Amino acid sequence: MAKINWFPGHMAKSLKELRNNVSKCDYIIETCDSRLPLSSRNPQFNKLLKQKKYMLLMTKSDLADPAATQKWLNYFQELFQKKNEISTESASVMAINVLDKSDIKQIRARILADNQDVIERAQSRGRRIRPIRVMINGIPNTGKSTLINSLIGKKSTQVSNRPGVTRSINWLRASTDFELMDTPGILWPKFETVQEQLNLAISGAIKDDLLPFIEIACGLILILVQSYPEEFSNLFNLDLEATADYSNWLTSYEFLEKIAFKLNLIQSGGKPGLDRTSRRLITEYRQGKLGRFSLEFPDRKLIYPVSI
Ligand SMILES: Nc1nc2c(ncn2[C@@H]2O[C@H](COP(=O)(O)OP(=O)(O)OP(=O)(O)O)[C@@H](O)[C@H]2O)c(=O)[nH]1
Ligand SMILES: [Mg+2]
Repeated sequence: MAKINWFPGHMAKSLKELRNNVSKCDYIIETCDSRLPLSSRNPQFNKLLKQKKYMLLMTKSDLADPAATQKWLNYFQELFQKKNEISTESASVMAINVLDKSDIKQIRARILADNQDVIERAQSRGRRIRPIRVMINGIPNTGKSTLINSLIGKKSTQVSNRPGVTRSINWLRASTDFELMDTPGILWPKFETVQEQLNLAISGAIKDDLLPFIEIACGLILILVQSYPEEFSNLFNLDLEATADYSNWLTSYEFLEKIAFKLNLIQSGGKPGLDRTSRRLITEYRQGKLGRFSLEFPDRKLIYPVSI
């Protein structure tokens, strides 16, 4: 597998800081991307939870395939019911579009409902209700800061479509109900599979200069052609054979060349402009312009090349 450094020093430092801050929180929300819920969960976070109330928040549901998202919701609900799977007081899962106001209303209501006991305890002691302290963690670019700004109702923390924008832990007050802890997106030191490496690159969770765009685009084609063959062939008017093996780099590369010609992205000399085509594909995929396509599924395994 290509040697790329997606785990800069600030992530290791931030993980330590998160660990030190867990005890101050009532509730932990982990964000992951609805299109790649497995690849976008940091396996190190599980050790942080320490019997807290926990919610897995699948963001960007507006960009994901709704049928796949529903299956993932069922998958995690079942997983969280099993003992020993997750070391929390309670665990739930929700899928939202963080940019949608009614989804934000729902999550606000859910946080309050899940912390009703904290509120009631304070009331029974005749105390003023203190804000519920919520830690929001997750890998880069999964909407943590956007969620915090939406819950607060104004731009309090920086947001961008690039990964690695938030660099330090930051407590923010949202009305009298919540205190929210924004945290830097944290990945883990070693990716185990081609699947997670590709999915993270396609979705924009790792920096774009770590892998060539052509490889990321070939990865996207490899996944789409296996998961959404009809939609993929309609998008670019390509012929797909039902029996062909599309799980290798070579066929993805050939498709990329064909797409370059279909989009008329030709270099001087008549060669396909593969870099421009790749950038276009990835950008449009990330914006949801190609369609609502998920990258992984709980009920089927895709075939990946052995290395990138
Ligand atoms: N379509 C869509 N875009 C979203 C959603 N949530 C966040 N975004 C976009 O995703 C990008 C990343 O959002 P951020 O809030 O900066 O992500 P973050 O998790 O704080 O990222 P880091 O600080 O790098 O860890 C921004 O361009 C947001 O507008 C969502 O639910 N749907
Ligand atoms: Mg952020």
